[in-house]
Amino acid sequence: MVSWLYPEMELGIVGLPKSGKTTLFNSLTKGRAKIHAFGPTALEPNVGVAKVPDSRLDGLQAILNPRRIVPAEVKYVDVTITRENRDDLGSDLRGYLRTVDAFIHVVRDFADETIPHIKGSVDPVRDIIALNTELALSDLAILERRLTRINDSLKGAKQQERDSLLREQTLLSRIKPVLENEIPIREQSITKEEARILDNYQFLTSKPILVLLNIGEAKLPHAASLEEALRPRYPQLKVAAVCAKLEMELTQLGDADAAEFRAALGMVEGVIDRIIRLSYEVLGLLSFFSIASGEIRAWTVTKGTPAHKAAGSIHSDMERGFIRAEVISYSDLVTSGSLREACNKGHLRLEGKNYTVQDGDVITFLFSV
Ligand SMILES: Nc1nc2c(ncn2[C@@H]2O[C@H](COP(=O)(O)OP(=O)(O)OP(=O)(O)O)[C@@H](O)[C@H]2O)c(=O)[nH]1
Ligand SMILES: [Mg+2]
Repeated sequence: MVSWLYPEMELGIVGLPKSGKTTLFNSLTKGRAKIHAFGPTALEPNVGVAKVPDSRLDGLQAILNPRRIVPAEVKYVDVTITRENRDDLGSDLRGYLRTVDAFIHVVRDFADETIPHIKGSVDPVRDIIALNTELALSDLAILERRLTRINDSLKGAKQQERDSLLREQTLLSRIKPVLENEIPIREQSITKEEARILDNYQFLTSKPILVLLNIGEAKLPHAASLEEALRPRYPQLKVAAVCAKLEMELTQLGDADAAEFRAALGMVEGVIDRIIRLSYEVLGLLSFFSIASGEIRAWTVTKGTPAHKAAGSIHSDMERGFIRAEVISYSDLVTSGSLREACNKGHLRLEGKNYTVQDGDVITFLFSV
C-alpha cells in the first residue's frame, strides 16, 4: 500500500488457534488481554501499540538533554480465529487480513500436553507451509474471479477501457502461474506501476511476514540455532524465536526482578525489543527526529518519503506551507557533540520538498501558512 503516514500501518498477528498469539500481543504491547488454554476467545481483535526502542534517542538525549523524549510506535492487531476446530482462515478473517500491512505469523514450537495442538502434533515447518499455502490460495481465488470478470468486460469495452483491462489481464495472467508455484506476490518482480494496479486487491501474499517461533522454556537455550535452522528455508522472511509465555510474565514484573529471572533462565535480553524493531523493518518504515520546545520526538514514515510529506506527518500546515527542511544526520550530530558544533562543521543541510528523508535525519521544517 502506498502510504506515507504511520497511523495507517499495522501488523496483524496470525497463527493457528492456541499458538500463543495473544500471549505475544501482551508481551509486545505490555497489554493484559485475556489468554485462554481452552475454547474460543473473543471475536474482537486486540489492538495495541508498542514503543519502538531506538538507541539513537539515548544518543540525542545525552547531547541535547531534552525535557521529554517521545519514541515512535508500531501498532499490532491480534486476530482471533474463532472456531476451535478450524485450521483455515474464515472468510471474514481473510477480509480483515487484507487491511493490515504485514503479518506476524506465530508458530507453535512449545510442548504442553494440557494444550492440544489443533493438528495433533507440534511441527512448525508444517504450520508455516500451511499458512503460506492458505494465503496463496486465497489470492488465487481473487485472481481467478478478476480474470473471469475482465474477460466479460472486454466484450463490450470501448478502446480506452479495453487498453487498461488488457494491461491488467496481462499482469494478472503473469502473476497467477508463479503464485501457483508457491512464489508469493511479494517475491515476484513487479514494477511500481504494476504494484499500483495490484494495490486495489490487497493480496495477502504481497504483504511482508515476520515468522515468530513460539518456543517452550525447554528450548530457550537453543533459540538462536532454531532461528538459524529456519532461515535458509525461508530466506525471504524475517524469523525470530521467542518464549512468549515467559516474556509476557516478565513484562508484568519490575525491571530489576525481570533481569534477575532472565539471568537465572538463561534468556537473551531484549528479544521483545528486537521483535518490535523487526516489525518496523518489515513494514519498510524509518524514523526521523524533531527537536522542538525541549522535546525530542521520533516520527515514522515509509522509506522513500519526500520531505514535504514527512512534514505533513507532524502537521498538515507544515506540508501545506512547506518552505524547506533543515537536516542534520544523526551520526554527524553525535560525532560533533552539539548542535552548534555540527552547524560550525557545515553538517546542516537545507533541503527542498522533494528531498528523500533518510533514517536518522534530525529535521526542522520551516513553513508558513
Ligand atoms: N507452555 C507454554 N504455553 C504457552 C506458550 N505460549 C502460549 N502458551 C499457552 O497457550 C495457550 C494459548 O495461548 P494464547 O496466547 O491465548 O494463544 P492464541 O493463539 O491467542 O489462542 P486463540 O486466540 O484462542 O487462537 C495459553 O494457555 C498460553 O498460556 C509457551 O511458550 N509455552
Ligand atoms: Mg488469542
